[in-house]
Amino acid sequence: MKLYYWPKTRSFRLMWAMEELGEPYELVRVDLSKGEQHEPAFRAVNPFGKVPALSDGEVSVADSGAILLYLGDRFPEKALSPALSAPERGRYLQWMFFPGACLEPAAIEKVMGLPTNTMMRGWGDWERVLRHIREALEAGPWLVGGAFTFADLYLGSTLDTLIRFNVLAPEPPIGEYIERLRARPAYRRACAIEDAEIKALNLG
Ligand SMILES: N[C@@H](CCC(=O)N[C@@H](CS)C(=O)NCC(=O)O)C(=O)O
Repeated sequence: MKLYYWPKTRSFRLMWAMEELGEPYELVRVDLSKGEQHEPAFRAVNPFGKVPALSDGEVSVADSGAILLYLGDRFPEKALSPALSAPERGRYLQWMFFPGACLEPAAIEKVMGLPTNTMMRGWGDWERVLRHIREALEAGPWLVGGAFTFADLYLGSTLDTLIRFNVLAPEPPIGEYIERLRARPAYRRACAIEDAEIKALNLG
């Protein structure tokens, strides 16, 4: 498998996912500063011209949530996504769309100070999004089925970024959740690879 990647981007979460899976993969740099995301060779993998993207033999898939869904189903034996017939599958799918469809737009609206309209916007608003996350995390250490899944990786990596950029305070229960995620060996391995890439590319 090839993971199309550039440091300090949303690609980090897919590197983390690959480390959780423990399957061999090749990191392919797409230099966003040189516009390589617009080159035909990369557009063949992701016509939208953004990282992360993944190729697996003849399969190409892009967008964090879609790649995570693909990987979870591609390696069912790793138990990083609930089985198709499992009751938790419904909530899992719901959470797999939430970071991109609700959390990110609500955070952008908040950071930019844009007017909200919780009835009209698909994401509600920042407070509604946070309430939903807090309630889910108060019910258990992980989002679905009592075990870590790619839904936690997707939500957690987005919250992690918001905390690092001071958009969100690491208060309970979100703060503890992020600590649990950051303690995972696969997360730490992904951080080490990212740090080495940043150093190698002088992006510090
Ligand atoms: N919804 C996408 C967003 C991907 C995205 O915006 N990637 C940025 C880097 S974080 C990018 O490739 N930007 C380059 C560009 O838009 O030209 C996902 O979650 O994968």
